[in-house]
Amino acid sequence: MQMNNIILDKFNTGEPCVGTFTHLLSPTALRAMKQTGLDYVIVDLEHSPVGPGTAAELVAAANDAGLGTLVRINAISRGQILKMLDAGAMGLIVPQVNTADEVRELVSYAKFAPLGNRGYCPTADGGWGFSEDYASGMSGYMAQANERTLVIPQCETAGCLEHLEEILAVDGVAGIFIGPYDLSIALGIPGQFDHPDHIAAVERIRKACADAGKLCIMFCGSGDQAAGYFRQGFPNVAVGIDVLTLIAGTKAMVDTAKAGL
Ligand code: 3PY
Ligand code: MG
Repeated sequence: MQMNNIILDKFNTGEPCVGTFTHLLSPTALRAMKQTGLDYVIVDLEHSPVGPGTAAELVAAANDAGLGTLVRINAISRGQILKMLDAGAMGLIVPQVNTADEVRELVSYAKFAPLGNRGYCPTADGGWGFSEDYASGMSGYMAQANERTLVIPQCETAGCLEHLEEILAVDGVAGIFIGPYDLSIALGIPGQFDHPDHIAAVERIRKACADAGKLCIMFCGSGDQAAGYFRQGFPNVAVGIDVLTLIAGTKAMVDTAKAGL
């Protein structure tokens, strides 16, 4: 846990926040990305080959660089949740959520008592017991960690759409992350992001979060799309995946170079 959580702070002050997924397994790439104006990265345990040990190294590199750090876990597993929060991740994104009961289980692992049952050990989160959060002792750290740790289920299944308001009302849930690809599959319109049903579902989720006073993060693939989602009123957009950005940037450069031949 960092002393500041830029993702939470920007949401609370109404400033737009931009993140990206990282699949490159490269601490150097994360440090370099700090030079771009990016606010945070999402280390992805669901769709990249990264395991918990590497994820912890990536979280440390991004935290040290001054980037916000979210980890997308791949299961509501007590072990995985503790490892990522103990490594200093500022929050968790949780895919394929369907019910409020799943979310209550998630909160019980991610939040200390009295809200949940997160297990305690002095770890990188809280500077092994030496961060300012400990100024008022272990209970002070626990309260700060509960305040700052973002628990963010993904809305990308029919079940989550059906139970959205109930999920948002679970104490300890910071907001929702929209997975447009899986959401489009759940709606029976794979990849059709301009389909009226997809547009309506995305707006419904954004508005439910706004009405609940909670964060809503939209994922998309390009800067143009991200700008559109900011115009629509999203407080936070996660755009792209670093490996795809590397391909796009390098390909554009190679294409331009070869145009001179
Ligand atoms: C989706 O679009 O399904 C996602 O999970 C985005 O990361
Ligand atoms: Mg998904």
